[in-house]
Amino acid sequence: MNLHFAPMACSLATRIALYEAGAPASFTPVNLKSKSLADGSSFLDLAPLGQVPALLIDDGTVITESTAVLQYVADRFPESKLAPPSGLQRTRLQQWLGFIGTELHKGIFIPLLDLHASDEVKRWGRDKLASRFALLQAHLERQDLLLDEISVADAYLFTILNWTRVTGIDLSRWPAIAAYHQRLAQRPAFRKATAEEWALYQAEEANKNN
Ligand SMILES: N[C@@H](CCC(=O)N[C@@H](CS)C(=O)NCC(=O)O)C(=O)O
Repeated sequence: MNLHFAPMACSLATRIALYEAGAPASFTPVNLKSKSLADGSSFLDLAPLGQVPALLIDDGTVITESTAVLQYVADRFPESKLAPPSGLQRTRLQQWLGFIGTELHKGIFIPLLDLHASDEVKRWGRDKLASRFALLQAHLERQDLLLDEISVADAYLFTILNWTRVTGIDLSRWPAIAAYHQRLAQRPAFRKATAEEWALYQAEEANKNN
C-alpha cells in the first residue's frame, strides 16, 4: 500500500498507524500547492480534491478521508488492535474520529492555519477551541488515551495537536492534553513517523526560502 502524504499534514496520522501496525507501506510526497507528484503527474487523477491522505491499496483502489483511511489500516491489521472490532467501543472510536475530524481538524485548525483567513475568522476559531479542548482536558484527566487502548484516534489527535505549535496555541493551558501529547510522542511509532516528517517539512521550508 502506498500513502500519499504531505509532511506534518493530517496524513501523518496514517503513517503513525502504519508504523504502529508494522504494515508494509511506501510513501509518496504530494505538493499540495501544485497538486502534483515528484514525477510531474497530477495528484488530482488519484484524489480529485487534491487532499492528503490518499491511500492507494494493492488492487489499485484509492481511499481518502482520514477517518476512513485510519479505520481501513486498523481493520487490515487487526492484530495491531488499533480499532475495536465492533460494539460500543467501535462506536466510541468513530465518535472520537468524528470529533477530531470535524470539530478540531476542519472546524478549527484548517482556518487557523489558512494564510488567507482573516483575523476575525482566526479569533472565531480560537474562541471555539476553548470548549473543544475543555472536553478533551476533562476526558484526559480521567484516562491516558481516548479509548482504553491505543487506537487510530490517538494517532489522529496527536497529529492535530502538533499544529498547536505553529498556530501559537499554548498547550500548557490544558495540562492533561499537553501530558497526553508528550506521552504519545514517546511511543516508537509516533516518534519515528514524526521525526521523519519533521525533517521533510524543514527541508521543504528551507527550499521555499531559497
Ligand atoms: N476531509 C479530509 C481533509 C483532508 C485535508 O484537509 N488535508 C489537507 C492537509 S491536512 C490537505 O490536503 N489540504 C490541501 C487542500 O485542501 O487543498 C480528511 O479528513 O482526510
